[in-house]
Amino acid sequence: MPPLSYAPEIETARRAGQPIVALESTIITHGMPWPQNYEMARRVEADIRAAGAVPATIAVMGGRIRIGLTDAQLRDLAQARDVMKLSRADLAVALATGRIGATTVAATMICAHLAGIAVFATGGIGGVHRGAETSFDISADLQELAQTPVTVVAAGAKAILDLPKTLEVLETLGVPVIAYGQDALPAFWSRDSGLTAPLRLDHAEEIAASHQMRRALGLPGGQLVANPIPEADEISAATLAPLIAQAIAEAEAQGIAAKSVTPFLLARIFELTQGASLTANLALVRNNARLGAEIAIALAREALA
Ligand code: PSU
Ligand code: MN
Repeated sequence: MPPLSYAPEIETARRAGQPIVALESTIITHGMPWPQNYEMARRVEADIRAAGAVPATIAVMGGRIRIGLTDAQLRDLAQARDVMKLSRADLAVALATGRIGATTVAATMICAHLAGIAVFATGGIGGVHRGAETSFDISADLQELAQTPVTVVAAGAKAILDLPKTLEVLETLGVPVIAYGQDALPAFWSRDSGLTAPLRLDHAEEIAASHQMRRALGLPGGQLVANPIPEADEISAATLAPLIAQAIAEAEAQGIAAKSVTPFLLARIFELTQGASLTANLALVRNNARLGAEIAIALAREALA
């Protein structure tokens, strides 16, 4: 039996067949500074409740996969030092040794699926890093989307990544990349990456139906829903491009590698934009949480039909 522990709110929701939306924790521990990380997590959970679904923030604590965190657990996690960043490769070691760990998109998908949760909302997914042709740095998030049947709502992928290569790998892996409500693939802080998304859907019900259809077809893996940041909150690609280039150059100069690359770049861009990247990040995560709730509600309705 996998070591799953459900928060009381989630236990009740499961019994009642209520729609549940999973949330990751690496964004809390490795993506934002204290206390904004804690405030973001609480705000996003509240958004999901207001939309009529139940939020389940996922993390590893005390040798258990926590599906839903109490307020005290969330506070501890958001302030803890030496939190492991857990992807597929790390999950079992963290559990076996009782370490505290935050789940990435990949690990959150694994845990959500074990808990029977089909929808997961986050900010951005990992992808193919620029220079991957020499570094081989491709996030395990992409492989996970290919094998674990969870619909992931994100604001696209950050321009710190190589977006055309990320799309190519997702296509090879058979992962549907669905832009929500527009043709363009969104690029996290901006609505338009300049690339056309392979697929487009305009309604949460269609996304839910497509999730179910993959199951009916016996296709493994999930879906990536790319939800553009609200217009009022977007930061233009032109503003960000030089700052991203600077952050990447610094990472290279300092020999930042492997798991540290993404957190390093996120922290530098936060500093270089004087915090503006964080404000936009909060807005897009909330936007994704609301869409995630709509999809989860549509799925729960179908399950009853
Ligand atoms: N991209 C973001 N924000 C994030 C992450 C990625 O815009 O917080 C986090 C997610 O948890 C994602 C992980 O799953 O980083 C990817 O890390 P890596 O590139 O090491 O696989
Ligand atoms: Mn990596």
